[in-house]
Amino acid sequence: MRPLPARRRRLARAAALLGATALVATGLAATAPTQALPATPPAPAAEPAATGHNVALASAGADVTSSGTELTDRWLADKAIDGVASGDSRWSSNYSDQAWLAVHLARPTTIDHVTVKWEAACAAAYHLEVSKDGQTWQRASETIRPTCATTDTQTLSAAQASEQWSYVKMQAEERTPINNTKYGVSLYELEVWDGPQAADPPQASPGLHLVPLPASLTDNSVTQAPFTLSAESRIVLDGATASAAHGVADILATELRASTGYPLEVVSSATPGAHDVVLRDGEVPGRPGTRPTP
Ligand SMILES: [Ca+2]
Repeated sequence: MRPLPARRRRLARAAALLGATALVATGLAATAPTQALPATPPAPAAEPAATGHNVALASAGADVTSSGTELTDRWLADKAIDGVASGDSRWSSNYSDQAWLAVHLARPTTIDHVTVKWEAACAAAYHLEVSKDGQTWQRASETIRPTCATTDTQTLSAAQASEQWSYVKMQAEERTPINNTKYGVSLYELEVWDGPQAADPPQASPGLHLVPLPASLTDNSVTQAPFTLSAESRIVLDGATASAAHGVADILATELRASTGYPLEVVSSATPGAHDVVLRDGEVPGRPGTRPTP
């Protein structure tokens, strides 16, 4: 089993610690009006311009065909061009050493490089092919023996790179045995770039926007309005001095900043306001033995 990525390990730790640390959203400032969240969080900063684009993405107008799939309800060919290189977002082929997957680009394009993001069951050997009409194919690489579960980048010959192509195919030649059995050929993404790639784009992280369930919640007793985060919200350590509590606060702040765009300063020794999240070190009511170890 591969180790959890560092971010997921941190989240797992946060979830464990949150179970041991009372998280209280308070409405302590009874006379302060409760402000609703803005309709939309602040816009994220613009990404630096890349010189090339992955034109194999479905979102760029490409579509995909394949020799077949291992299953009928998941790991289908369209998962190879959805821009997500993790989890079940992968294509796994029919059980054949000659399995293939071909991308049809939205328009004829000069190709700077082709990137294959392999799953653990990569092709033991494969080559690339290109075509202008989907009927006549040209071999576009020697036989490649990639390292499974890595990103594999290939460039075309100078002559082929100077022409425009509408189709790119990963043609397997041999499968990788998994526990002495050959299943399908599996890849997360087949990318076709029309120019140099400035950097690997950040992957979408579904499920990482952690919003913990409070151990207890105190409504504003005057307005009875629901608790809302705002741009002024802070994470207040209320008497929580254990290093574990600081760790929970930092992880909570990191996750909530990502999902709200708010600064969410972590402070201690401050009087909590109506929009602050309060972390209180102690045993969760009704759950004995949940006090964190300092
Ligand atoms: Ca994918």
